Amino acid sequence: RPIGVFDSGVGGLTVMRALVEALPHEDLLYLGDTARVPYGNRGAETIRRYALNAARQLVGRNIKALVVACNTATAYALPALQDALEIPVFGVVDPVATLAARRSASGHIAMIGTRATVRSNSYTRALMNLRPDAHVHPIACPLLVPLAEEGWTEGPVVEQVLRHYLEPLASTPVDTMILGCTHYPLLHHAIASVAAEVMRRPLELLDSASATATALRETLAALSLHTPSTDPGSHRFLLTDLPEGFVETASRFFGHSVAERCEHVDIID
Ligand code: DGN
Repeated sequence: RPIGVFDSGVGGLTVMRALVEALPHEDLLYLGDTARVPYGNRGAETIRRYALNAARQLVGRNIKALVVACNTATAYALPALQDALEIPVFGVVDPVATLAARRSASGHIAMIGTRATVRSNSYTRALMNLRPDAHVHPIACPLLVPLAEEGWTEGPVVEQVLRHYLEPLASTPVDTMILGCTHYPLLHHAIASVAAEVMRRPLELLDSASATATALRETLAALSLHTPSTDPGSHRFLLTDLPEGFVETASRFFGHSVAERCEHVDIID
C-alpha cells in the first residue's frame, strides 16, 4: 500500500523528494490540490475543509499512512485529519520543531513561513512545549512562495526581499532558523547567505521536509508499516486542476520529471 502525500499545490514535492531519499522502497501517492492553491492566505475553516476532502480522496486509494506535506495545512488541519482518518497522519511541524529545540544553543529560534502558518502560532506552541525556555521569532514571508515557483531562487531581487524580511533578526541572539514552508528549501542558499549577512554570523537552517522524512522513516519502522521490499518504490501524482501548469514547476521542486505520472482528479466540495 502506498503512503499518501498531500499538499495544497506543488510545494509538497520538496517533502516528497525528501521522502524518496529516506524511504526509497515505498510507493508514494501525491495529491496536489492545485485547483484550490494557495492555502496560505485562507481562513482556518476553509483550510480544514479542503484538507479533509483531499485526504479522503487519498484514503479512497488505499493509502497506509498520510503525510500532510504542507505547513499551512498541518498548522490548521492536522488534529482534524487525525481525528477523521483511521490511518496514521503525520504533519511537517513537529519533526523540525523537535530538531530545532534540540540544536539551538541560545534557545532563540527564528521561524519563517506563510502568513497563515505564522498566524496559527503552531511552531511557537510546538517549540515552547518542547523547550519552555525557547524564544521564538516568527516572520511571515509571503513573497517567497511566488518567487520560488517562478524559479527566482537567487540574485539581487530575492536578496533584497530576504533582507527586508530578515532585518528584524539583526539584534537578536537567534542561532537556528526553521524553514517552515514547503517552498523554502529551494531558496536555502539565498536565505543562508542573507541571514548570515544580517546577523553577521552563520545560522543553522533546518527544513521541515528532511526532518519529516527522517521522522516518518523511524515511525513507520516502529509501527511495522514499512515496506520490506528492495525494489524502488513507484511515485504517482494526482492533481485537482489540469496537470499542464503543474508539470514544469513540479520538476524543479521534485528534481525529476513528473510529466508521465500525473492524473487529474475531481474533488467535489
Ligand atoms: N505549501 C504551503 C506551506 O508549506 O505553507 C505554501 C504554499 C501556499 O499554500 N501558499
